[in-house]
Amino acid sequence: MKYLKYEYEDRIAIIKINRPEVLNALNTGLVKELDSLLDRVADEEGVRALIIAGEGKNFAAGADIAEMIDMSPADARKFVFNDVYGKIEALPVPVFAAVRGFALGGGLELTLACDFRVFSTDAKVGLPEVKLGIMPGAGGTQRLPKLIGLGRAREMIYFGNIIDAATASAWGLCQWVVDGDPIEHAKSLAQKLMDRSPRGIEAAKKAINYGIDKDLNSGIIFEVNVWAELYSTSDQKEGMKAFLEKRKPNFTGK
Ligand code: CO8
Repeated sequence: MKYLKYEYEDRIAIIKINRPEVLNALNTGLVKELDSLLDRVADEEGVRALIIAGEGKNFAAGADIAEMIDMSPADARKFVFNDVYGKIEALPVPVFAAVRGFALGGGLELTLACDFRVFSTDAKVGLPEVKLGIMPGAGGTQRLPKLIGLGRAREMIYFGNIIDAATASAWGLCQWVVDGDPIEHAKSLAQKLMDRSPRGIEAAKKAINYGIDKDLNSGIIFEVNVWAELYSTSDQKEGMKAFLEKRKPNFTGK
């Protein structure tokens, strides 16, 4: 791989964006590599979490401006990477974005497709596209208002200002702000999740993703179906048996 690094250890997959010389700006080749790595993650035996991070001091300073400058509207339509970001969102395991330094534009949008954002205290994030004569095009106008509310999202998108980790945390944009390496913190969170049922988490993720843009009743119907399906799994039998036997469950994800 030219633009990404991959590790798989202790059932945790880690993808690092690796173009530090341009602050990890995202280009077409990089996003194609990300697409195929996501398939690999989904196929890893026993995988329980994915962490996405940047190599060096930054997460990603957005899409590659040098690649975008001469695009036509048709080129721009193909460039937005929504399928790949959708694939992150649909992965059956929890996905953590571990953010140091800049996460801007398409870089911040990538983190919005993850389940969780862990920021280091030096994180600086924003959607500065309007300063370039464009707007967010990889889910920013859709996912951000759902996450932090319309007012804050409009503020971030119209002003294009960069906010720090403390502000991002106060606005609910990230769940954790850490002094040290956000990858290590994400790993410890992923380890904690290993005590939980993978089937339960996968089903909950599916129901949350389904319901986010549906009316309440459709979401409730979907939830009941996914919930009832869990009663065909070993995880459900094991979880309840362990409770009654007063011991820790041994979930297999089956
Ligand atoms: N694209 C291309 N190159 C970049 C980018 C970028 N987004 N960001 C930084 N670089 C390059 C710089 O050109 C520079 O290269 P060189 O050393 O050859 O001159 C190198 O990285 C270091 O950058 P700076 O010298 O600018 O570093 P500073 O510390 O002075 O500034 C900033 C850091 C503030 C982050 C600054 O680099 C900056 O403003 N970058 C652009 C941020 C931005 O506008 N991002 C949004 C891009 S638009 C977008 O993401 C649209 C997404 C929509 C769909 C696509 C989905 C992926």
